[in-house]
Amino acid sequence: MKEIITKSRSLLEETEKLLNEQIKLEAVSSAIYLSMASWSETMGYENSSAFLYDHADEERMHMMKIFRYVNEAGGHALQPEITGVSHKFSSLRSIFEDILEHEIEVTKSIHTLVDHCFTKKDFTTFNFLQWYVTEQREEETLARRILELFEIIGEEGVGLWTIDQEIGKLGESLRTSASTDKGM
Ligand code: OFO
Repeated sequence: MKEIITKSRSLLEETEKLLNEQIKLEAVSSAIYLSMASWSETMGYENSSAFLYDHADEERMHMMKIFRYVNEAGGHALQPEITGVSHKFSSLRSIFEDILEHEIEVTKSIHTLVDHCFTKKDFTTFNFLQWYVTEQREEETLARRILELFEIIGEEGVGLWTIDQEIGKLGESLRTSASTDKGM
């Protein structure tokens, strides 16, 4: 019975492999954000830390959406192995610079996946991935907005403290819009 369900499916093996790679990338994102949150907390950047903890959870949600999709489509979602996550960072600014670079890589990976699905005429997965296309644009914009804070406010004197406060406000507004989206 189970064999029939998994054998007759429209999800191509090649697409399943790419989706599992994306699952791993989202898990890596979650691990990176968690590590950054922890470092920020130990350095006293309370608001940035809360922002990054929330983001680690959000990345896990991104991973789980694909994970569930793969199994629902008759594939096999694989729990990824994550290694090599940094635990130390040179500064708060370097964290957000790394985030922007990382998110650009994630965007490229999503685009590769979308392009593959379009070429293979897998319009179901193509449609499923549109959420990620929009999400990646927002993720990059957010990282850029935070980096602008470092430029505008500057890090001297109370600058870093102010930047941390502003990152906290951004995190708060994201939490509010997420709960509005869920109708809470
Ligand atoms: Fe999953 O969006 Fe960031 O990485």
